[in-house]
Amino acid sequence: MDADMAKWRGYGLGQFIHWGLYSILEGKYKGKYYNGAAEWIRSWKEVPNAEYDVLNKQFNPATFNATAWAKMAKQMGVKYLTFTTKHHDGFCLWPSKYTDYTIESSPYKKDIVKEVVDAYTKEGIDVYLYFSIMDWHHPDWRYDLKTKEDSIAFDRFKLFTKNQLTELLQRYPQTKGLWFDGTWDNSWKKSGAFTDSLEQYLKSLVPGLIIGSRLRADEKGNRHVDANGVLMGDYEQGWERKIPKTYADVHGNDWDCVMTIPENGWGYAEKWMGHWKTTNELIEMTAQCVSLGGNFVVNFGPKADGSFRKEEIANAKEIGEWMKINSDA
Ligand code: JFZ
Repeated sequence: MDADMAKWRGYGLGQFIHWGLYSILEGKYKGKYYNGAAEWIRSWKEVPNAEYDVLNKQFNPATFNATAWAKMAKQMGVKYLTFTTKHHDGFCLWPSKYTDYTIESSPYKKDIVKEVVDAYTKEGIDVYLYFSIMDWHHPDWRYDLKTKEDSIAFDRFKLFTKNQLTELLQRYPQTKGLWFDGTWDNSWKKSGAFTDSLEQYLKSLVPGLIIGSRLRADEKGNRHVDANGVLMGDYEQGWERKIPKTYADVHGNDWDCVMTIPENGWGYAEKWMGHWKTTNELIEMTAQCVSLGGNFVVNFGPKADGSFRKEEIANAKEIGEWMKINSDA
């Protein structure tokens, strides 16, 4: 346990990858741009869910090459990857046996999570799995538990969640940790006892598994602390697109900061939102996070075909040149 967290503290720089069905739409629908993060486009009410939910039939990343991804990450100098196994839309990039809405139902068919885990592990890069609890596609997902029927459905959903997480850890035993998301709704807030037992259970499956604070719902914004102010999980997941300024800001916790290169938006968008960060800015942010004891995680949003935007490739290459000189990579 301590050895695993000691390694985690030494990472410094990580890579985040958001890839899924939303990558096909590229942040627009019928030629109109969605003024939000591209991976949230399904929640844009002008995209009918029935139309979004059949995008699996189009997902066929012909030029995807996990080894090329991992080599780019290695050259960039990242020490770990956090990869979207399932985002809010519910589409699974591994062939889960608990839903039909998976990569197996796409023309591509092959297990993308396995390809990514194997390729990055081979390059010596630790792999963490991003997993959204909130699941827009699953019939038993609830935002709140208002009726008895809601509670019954959500009990099924909790079992589904536990089964999927068990499946991921059993299929990919190299997994170092889990980065949770989509835990902010009342339904999850009302499931605190389940969440506690889930954390213990997952750790029993993989000794030393590192679990982010966002597994827990919390009432206090995004710090994910319990009623006594004690950090939940192994590290604080709250630093999202913002950089702490002083040690006081990080409350003595372990923490990571995840960052988009554009102003916002994690999945691929044809037109990105706001300023595209320069390599210099990303390096300054890395140094600032490392100086305050955190890890800095730069997000990449590949296109649906599995290729990276040329601007991302340039950032990765230049960061790598800096890391080679200025870190003990
Ligand atoms: C979430 C997702 O909704 C988003 O699509 C992306 O995956 C990102 C990494 O995580 O977005 C959030 C979640 C929590 C906060 C902000 C954005 N927060 O706590 O401030």
